[in-house]
Amino acid sequence: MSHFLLNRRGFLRTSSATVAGLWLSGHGLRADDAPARRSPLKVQSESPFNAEPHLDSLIANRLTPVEQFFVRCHGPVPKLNADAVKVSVEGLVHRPQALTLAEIRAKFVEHTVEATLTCAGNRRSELSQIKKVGGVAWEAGAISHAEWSGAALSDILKLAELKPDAKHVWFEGADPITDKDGSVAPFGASIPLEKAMSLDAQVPGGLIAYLMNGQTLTPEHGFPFRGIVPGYIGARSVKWLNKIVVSDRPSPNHYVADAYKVVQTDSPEERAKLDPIYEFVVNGAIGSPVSGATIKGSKVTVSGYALPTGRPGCTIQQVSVSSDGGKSWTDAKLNGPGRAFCWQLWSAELPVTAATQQLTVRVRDSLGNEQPQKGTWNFKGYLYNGWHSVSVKAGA
Ligand SMILES: Nc1nc2c(c(=O)[nH]1)N[C@H]1C(S)=C(S)[C@@H](COP(=O)(O)O)O[C@H]1N2
Ligand SMILES: [Mo]
Repeated sequence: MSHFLLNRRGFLRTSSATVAGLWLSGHGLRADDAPARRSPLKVQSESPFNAEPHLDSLIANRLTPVEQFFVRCHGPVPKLNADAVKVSVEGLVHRPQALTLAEIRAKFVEHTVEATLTCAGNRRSELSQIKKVGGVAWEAGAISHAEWSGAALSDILKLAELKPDAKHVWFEGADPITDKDGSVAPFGASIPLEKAMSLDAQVPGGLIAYLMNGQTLTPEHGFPFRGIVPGYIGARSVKWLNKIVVSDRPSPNHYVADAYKVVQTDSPEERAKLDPIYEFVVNGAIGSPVSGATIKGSKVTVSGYALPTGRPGCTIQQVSVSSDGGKSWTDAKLNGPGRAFCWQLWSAELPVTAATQQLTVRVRDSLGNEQPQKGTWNFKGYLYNGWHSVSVKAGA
């Protein structure tokens, strides 16, 4: 994986001095005239590959450039042949299907929509400060935003003709994931049929996407096609999609039935009783200045992202920023359009004094949902959305 990324992206990997040295000599460079570029992603783990962008670069663009888009994998990245791969449509349908990329592109209207993907574990490292949790220690960068093009899941399901007792739509990926007990199973997700068939403000509830920001999907992001479920946690947007099953119940796949639930303990009984997480929650973070920055002068421009609850019609209503630990708040300017299922970037100018130690943001959406001062702890570290702060030093 590391050679692959290094060669294709041409960026230095901070994690491997040997590989970096090879790359440098291959490009006629020595270490001391290495280009002063940083890798666009901070690697959380190489295998499986998990990486998040630097927050200050992340919030520089409404549409996240593909090489900067966070990557969340539970297993190896499958290398698929776009001509050979088919997605099957089975279960409670009258006309099962097996569709290639070419057939998907030829048979269905292409929809192009913006949607934010966020991992349910985004900001887990902050939640761990309340009490330690396991899982990838994401900072606030397990979120990115793109424009996705593909076929509406509803059009595919209509072609397959749903049976009357259809209630849920399952997805399965082509990536073999090895569990702790050594068993191998695909990554899977499940969404209610109502979501799958919806079309809110021209945004399909589900998309079989083959383009990301107008480009062919990269292997890490699901080549040749993936599910995209606007408004739902990233785990419902299955990459390397190869099976769609229509059912009368949610998928029994581990990532629906066990993982991705807000639980207080490791008890299977507790998990079994709870619904899977579907929608993402209101959230927001400061991207610039970065934590630890020194601020010169009596003002600072603060900018970041704000995410509304992932429900139809819900947008960002207010972003408030403080430079005095939450005693006084300034409204940030919201940049770009406010759309459901989409983040909104914002910026604000704040006063800085010798006493300024922290910059803090809190976000409210149009449903009145607000980031709490402290998020609630849960055993798996999901959906953390407490106020986001960065520590700064007030310089002269
Ligand atoms: N097949 C498959 N799909 C998957 C995953 C995976 O491991 N395998 N990870 C999920 C999770 S948890 C997230 S947050 C998103 C991340 O999408 P990205 O890597 O394109 O950012 O993909 C989802 N789809
Ligand atoms: Mo995720």
